[in-house]
Amino acid sequence: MENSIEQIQDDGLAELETAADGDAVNEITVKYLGRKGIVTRFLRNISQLPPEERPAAGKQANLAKKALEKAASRALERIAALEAAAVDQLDVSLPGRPTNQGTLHPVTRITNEICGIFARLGFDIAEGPEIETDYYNFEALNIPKNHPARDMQDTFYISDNVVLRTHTSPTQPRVMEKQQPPVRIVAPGKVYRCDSDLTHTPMFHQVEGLLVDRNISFGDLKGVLTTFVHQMFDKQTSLRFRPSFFPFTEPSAEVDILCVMCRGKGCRVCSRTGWLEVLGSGMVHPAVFENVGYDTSKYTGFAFGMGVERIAMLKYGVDDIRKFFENDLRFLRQFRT
Ligand code: 2U9
Repeated sequence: MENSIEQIQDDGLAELETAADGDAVNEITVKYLGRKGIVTRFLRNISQLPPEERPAAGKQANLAKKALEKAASRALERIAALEAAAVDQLDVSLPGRPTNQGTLHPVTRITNEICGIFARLGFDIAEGPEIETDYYNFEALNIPKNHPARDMQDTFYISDNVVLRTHTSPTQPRVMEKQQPPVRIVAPGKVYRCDSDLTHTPMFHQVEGLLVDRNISFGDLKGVLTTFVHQMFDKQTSLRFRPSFFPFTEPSAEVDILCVMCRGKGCRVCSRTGWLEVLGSGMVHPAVFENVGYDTSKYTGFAFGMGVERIAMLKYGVDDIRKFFENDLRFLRQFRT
């Protein structure tokens, strides 16, 4: 036997006296008194001692075992008392530690604001897939085979007939195929185009809207979009409808608002024109209605679309669209409410 049983006992007692927590006490108890513990092994080896030494060694070993067991329970009491004292010292009246609270992304906030305005005007929210077929993204919307939007330069192709949607408008023929007029929907969501500079990112967000019913005229389009602009910006914001062209609407118009920065005087933001383009719009092309089986002698409709980041840039005075996607907290925190 290497160490005397007295030495083993003294070592164990010393370790138990300085044990810092319950786990440490358990470890020491196993080390000395466990099945393969030092004291247990000592007891087992007594049979190998000369017969005359066995009684004294056995007695000493049992005393050591009892002393260590007692010391272990004393150590546990000491630790429990220390922990209770620490709890007594807790000042529950101290203010809580501040946590990092999240907030809605500015693009989400503006999307919600846009959809909220149209929802109050009676529009439903419709959502569709971001990976879209050539048919719904182009064909159903009367975008011809030779249209530049179909070019590999502008569209992310997944395969010959599958693309990352370039607008949220494909949601609308999907809804129209399932539902007869009246239809009043806005389709918010992410869209993808091969483009990147100060005002374009490969992914951005759109809200595209559609209203179809009997007797819908360009006057309805003007009324709804004027109400939208007055609620999104303010009632003093003048609008102008400028003739334009889209394959899916005829006639088509772009909607400009009086520059929110200079109020028409001309500045850097409006390229000295005094006007800012905020929406595309038009009366739905009859070919689009034919594709979904709507009776063009009964129904007419208008459609519109806008880029959410563009609206957010104008509302918040942001000059670089990429700031919305860098996730710099110093930028994002400015939109905290
Ligand atoms: C259907 C028929 C027609 C939706 C429309 C626009 C005009 C438009 C752009 C604005 C800026 C997209 O984010 S942007 O680049 N949108 O100019 N969108 S009319 O026309 C539709 C939609 C659905 C069935």
